[in-house]
Amino acid sequence: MADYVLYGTEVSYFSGKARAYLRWRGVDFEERLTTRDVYRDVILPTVGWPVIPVLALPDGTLVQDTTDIIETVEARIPDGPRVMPDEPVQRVVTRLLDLFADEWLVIPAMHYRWNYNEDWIYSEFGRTSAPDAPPAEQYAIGRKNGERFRGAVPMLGVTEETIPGVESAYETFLRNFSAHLEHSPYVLGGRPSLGDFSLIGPLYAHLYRDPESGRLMERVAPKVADYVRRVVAGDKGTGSLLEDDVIPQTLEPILSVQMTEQMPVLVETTNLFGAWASDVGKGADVPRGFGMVDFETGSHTGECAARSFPLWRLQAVTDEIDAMDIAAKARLGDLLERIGGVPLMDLRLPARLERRDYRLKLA
Ligand SMILES: N[C@@H](CCC(=O)N[C@@H](CS)C(=O)NCC(=O)O)C(=O)O
Repeated sequence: MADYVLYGTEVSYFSGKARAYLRWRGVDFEERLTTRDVYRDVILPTVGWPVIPVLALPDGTLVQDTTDIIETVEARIPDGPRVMPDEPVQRVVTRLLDLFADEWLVIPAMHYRWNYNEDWIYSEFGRTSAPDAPPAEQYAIGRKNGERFRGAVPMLGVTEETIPGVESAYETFLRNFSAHLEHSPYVLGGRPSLGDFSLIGPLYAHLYRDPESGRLMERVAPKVADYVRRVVAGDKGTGSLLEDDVIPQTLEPILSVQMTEQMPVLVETTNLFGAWASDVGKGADVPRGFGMVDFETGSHTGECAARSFPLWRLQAVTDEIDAMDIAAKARLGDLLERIGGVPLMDLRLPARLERRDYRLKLA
C-alpha cells in the first residue's frame, strides 16, 4: 500500500494541482476516486464539508487545501526538490501565480466547462460519483451533483455581457504564456515551482481535458498544451530555477493582467472583509463571500462575488513581501512598477486570516 492517499478526481481543478505536485516530488501515493461513498465515509466525517482534493498522510491525518497539502509534504519529506524558490522576488512571483491560477483563471475554466462542455461534464461527474451505475443514471447523478458548480458560474462574473471579455482575456493569457514558454520551460526557469502546479489547476481538468476547451488550447496555444502534459506527468526539468532571483520578462504581461484585473477585486474584497472583521471576534468562521463587486476582464465589465478565499492566498503573497530585506524589496518594487502593481507593496489585510479545522477563520 502507498504511504499517502490522494482523494480526488480527473475532472477536478484542484486535484490536478495536487496530483502534479505529488508526482513531481516523487511521493509514494495512490489516488482514490471520490465516489459518493468516499464523501460520506471519509471526507464529510472529518473535513465537515464536501470538498476535494484531500490528502491522507501515512498516520491517517487528512489535509485539505492544495497549498496546505503541498506545504505539509514539503515539511514531511525533506529530501528532493523544493516547491518554493529560495530567492525572495521569485517567492513572491510564484505565490502571485498561485493566487492568479487558483482564484482568477477559475473564471475562464468554469466558463468554458459550463458553456461549451455541459453535457459531457454531467456524464463525467456521474461516472466519478457512481462508477458502477449505467450511463443514463450516471448522467442524472452528474446533473444533480453538477448543479452546485454550474450555479457558481454567474457568481464568478460570467454572464452574457462579460463572456466576450472572459474569452478574450483567456486567449490573451494563452498567447502570453505561449510566448513565455518559447524561452523557458517553466514559469521560473528550468524546473517547476509552486506557480507551475497552481497553473495546472485551471489548465488541466477544465481547459485541457474538457473536449471543447482542449481543442481551443491545442489550436491557439499548442505550447501550453505541451506544458500541461509535461507538468501533469511530473516532469522534473533540469533541476534549476533562474539564478540571481531573475523574473523572466515574458512573465510580465501575465502579471500585468493580474494587477489590472484581479487586484482591484482583491482590494474591494479586502475592504469588505475589513468591515466584516471589525464586528466579529477572533476565531470567527469567515463567510465564503461578502456580496458582489464590480470587475473587468478583457475590457468588459460586470459584477462578481467578493470571495473570501482569495484573501488567504493574498495573505501568503504579502507575508513573503514582509519577509524580504530592503534590497529584495527594491527589486520587487521595480517589477511592480513595470507591471502596474505598486499598490501591492502596501496592501495588507486589515485582520489576519488562519485556516483551522479545514475552514478559514479570523486569526
Ligand atoms: N482552496 C481549495 C479549493 C478546493 C476546491 O474548490 N475544490 C473543488 C473541486 S476542484 C470543490 O470540491 N469545491 C466544493 C466547494 O467549493 O464547495 C484547494 O486549494 O484545495
